[in-house]
Amino acid sequence: MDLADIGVTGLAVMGRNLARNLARNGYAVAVHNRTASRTDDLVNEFGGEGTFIPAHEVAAFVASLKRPRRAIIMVKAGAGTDAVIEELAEHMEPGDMIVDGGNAHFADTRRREAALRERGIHFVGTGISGGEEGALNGPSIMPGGSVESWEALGPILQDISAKVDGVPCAVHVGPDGAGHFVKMVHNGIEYSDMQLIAESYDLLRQALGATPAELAEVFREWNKGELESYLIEITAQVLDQVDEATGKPFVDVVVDQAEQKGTGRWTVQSALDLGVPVTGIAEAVFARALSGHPEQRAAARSLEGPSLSGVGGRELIEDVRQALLASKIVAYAQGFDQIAAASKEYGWDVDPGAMATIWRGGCIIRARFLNRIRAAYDADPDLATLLAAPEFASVVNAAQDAWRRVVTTAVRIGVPTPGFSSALAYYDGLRRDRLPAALVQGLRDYFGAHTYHRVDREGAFHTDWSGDRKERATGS
Ligand code: NBP
Repeated sequence: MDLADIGVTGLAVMGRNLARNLARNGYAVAVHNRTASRTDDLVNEFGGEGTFIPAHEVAAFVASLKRPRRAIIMVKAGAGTDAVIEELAEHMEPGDMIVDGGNAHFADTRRREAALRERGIHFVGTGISGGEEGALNGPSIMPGGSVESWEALGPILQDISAKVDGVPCAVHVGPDGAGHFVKMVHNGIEYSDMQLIAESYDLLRQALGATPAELAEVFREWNKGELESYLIEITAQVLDQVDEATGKPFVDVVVDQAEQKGTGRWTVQSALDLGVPVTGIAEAVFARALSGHPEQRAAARSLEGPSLSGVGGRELIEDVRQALLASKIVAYAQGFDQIAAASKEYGWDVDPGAMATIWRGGCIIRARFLNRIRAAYDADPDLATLLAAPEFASVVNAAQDAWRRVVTTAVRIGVPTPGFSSALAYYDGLRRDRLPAALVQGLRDYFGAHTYHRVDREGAFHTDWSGDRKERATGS
């Protein structure tokens, strides 16, 4: 019997499209799903696209793979993933590879990788972005795991990934959970991008009284310049859409409560542990949470806002474009800081420029802008913050007046712009010569004898606040 080059188990929308992508690229693909009818449906519908080797049992699925075996799991992340891993591992042998392409939490991936390593099996937690369309036609792929597994899997993953300027959007991110971590931060940045786009739309609509269709035109214009990206492009399409049933703009018939599957929340939770301020992502997660409390929103409807409206002229459009660009740079700078912090914490040695490269195509945050991030890290791999890279510093410096006008306008007319406002506060905080953290340190020393450091001398100090108020050195 001919053996398969690679297998996919879990044939819902993502797995089925990934299997088809592999087959279309000339790989013989073993396919399996818990509910056998999905496997049969795939072969019946798309068998002509390439070589599929269907199996109804896990043992047969594993037996149909060439050695060392390579099996991709595409099931709903969580307990099911553990169950599927265990079933596969039972039939595998040392040197074989299990790839988890689901959206697992990176800590689960670290646990699973360590457990399978003990049994000699390579476990490759892999971020896959791009939704069902990406899975079929070329996603952005972020694999973790061992170097040996990358050697065996890399060429296949690069073949099926998106390509930008001939460069595949798949690269080895680093060991164990590095791939899923980077995918998680990617999703966090996606949250932030979408929040900033939503704030741009909301502010322009409220301030100018513009219609969704008019704003679609604004986004289409923006997509011709520095902001060119998939999300800006589809924003124009969504704003242009008219509801067939009512004739109203589509955006006006959709319930205004944003949902979330959890990767944004995970990003913020991890950032809190690592001590990295990812304010852009956090505000996006919290804005979705606020939208999802209709009872509180109803109760708050009696609270008053300013009487002003319609305060902006057409020049506000260009101001908002610049605020969007500057805030987006902040969100990416914070996301890359988080990746750098995790890379250090877990010993992953992630190349940030390579991450910008593989996000250029296939994924939801794909954008022209990512080329500049790649260039910034090429010029200085030890960049302290993306904001300070010359190409970004010049953009935010040029945008900052407009950014302040946008936040001021939003505050004056009572339109919430937590993304723009917090990004500007982060920018102002980072660039300050002296921060009020000095006063915080003084307060901490006052009530808790937590000590402080001085600007002019080495060592730690405590002032005897309840006694003679004299300062004493307390060590280092
Ligand atoms: P779902 O997340 O909807 O999962 C459905 C699949 O999981 C089916 O094949 C189902 O088998 C299988 N499954 C479940 Br549920 N529990 C199982 C168990 N205990 N044992 C074996 N199989 C089990 O599918 P999806 O939307 O295709 O996503 C697959 C993965 O890819 C997820 O982790 C998702 O987070 C990730 N992802 C999705 C997207 C996207 O845009 N949808 C993008 C990127 C990543 P059954 O047919 O027998 O019920």
